Amino acid sequence: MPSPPRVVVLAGGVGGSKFTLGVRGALAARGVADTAAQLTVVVNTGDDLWLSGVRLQPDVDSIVYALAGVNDTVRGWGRTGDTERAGHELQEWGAGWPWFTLGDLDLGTHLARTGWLREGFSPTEVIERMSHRWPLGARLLPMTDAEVDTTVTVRDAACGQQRDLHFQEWWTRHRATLEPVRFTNPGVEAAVPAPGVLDAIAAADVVLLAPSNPVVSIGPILAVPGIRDALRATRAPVVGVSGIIGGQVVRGMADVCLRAIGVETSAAAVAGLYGARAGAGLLDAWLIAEEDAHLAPEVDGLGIRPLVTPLWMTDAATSAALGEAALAAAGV
Ligand code: FO1
Repeated sequence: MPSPPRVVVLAGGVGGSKFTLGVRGALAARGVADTAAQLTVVVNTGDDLWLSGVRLQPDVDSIVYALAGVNDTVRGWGRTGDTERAGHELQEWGAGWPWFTLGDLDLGTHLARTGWLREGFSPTEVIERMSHRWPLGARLLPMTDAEVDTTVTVRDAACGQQRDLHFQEWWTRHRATLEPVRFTNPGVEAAVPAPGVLDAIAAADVVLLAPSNPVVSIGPILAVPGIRDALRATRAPVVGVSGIIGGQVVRGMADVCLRAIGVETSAAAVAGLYGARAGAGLLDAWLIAEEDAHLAPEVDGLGIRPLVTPLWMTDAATSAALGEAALAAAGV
């Protein structure tokens, strides 16, 4: 058997975790026993926040929980079967955000993480520790150890003035209804990629961009100095997967984010946002849905090889089929 490919996935929360499960499933279906040795996931930490004294890493936790099989698949975040007693108690105290739910089991994760951070472990080391509890079948790395939480600048419709919100307040409380002007990650210019990120990209046989929000999930990863250059320099093909199917976002509110940066909600427009590695961009190939097959010539015209394939990840089998299609697109 040829040696299994070394795969790097850049990922955000829900789309990222489903896709990572799919890639892990595809590797397992090829007979790879130790998928963790082959699969590295670089996770967006722009969604992170401090709340009631604890550090939350929503995208990291979504991927950890999904790979461990303990995620709430209905709600899309947190632990399955969780309760909210501690969260209600926090609300009685007037602590935290009343519109942001902290599940009891989830809170255990945040307490463990915060304790380790307070003891001096880096986010990378904390995630490594978290990976010991369950056999995740993947190595998870934060994009950076720096705190570069995403800020959304919105325009207040009433007075026309601009103000800044933490991403989670904009996303969860306002459900992206406040008009975004820009998304920033304060401090990211001075951040460095987490240990292992650049080496993993350089040593990869394929790099995959998950069908995550291109603006607020993949965008912050690419904003960490050094990561974009590493993607352009790696000898591995870079293959992206569209999170837009039939001109609609699959989940989340990526259309609002795209509109804010002047990009149309279309699979071809997102390919254009990432750009062709043959030009000044990142992609060698771009997986689009059958519903968007008519956009293939447009993607091709960007200098990116389009591949039309089913993109809906409705269960383990369809996710693994997509994972396999992404690996096959890279010829590995
Ligand atoms: N999303 C919500 O819509 N409401 C919540 O109350 C909420 C709580 C929450 C707690 C921990 C966590 O890890 C994620 C949580 N999310 C919640 C999801 C999260 O806000 C976003 O969907 C992601 O950050 C976007 O990827």
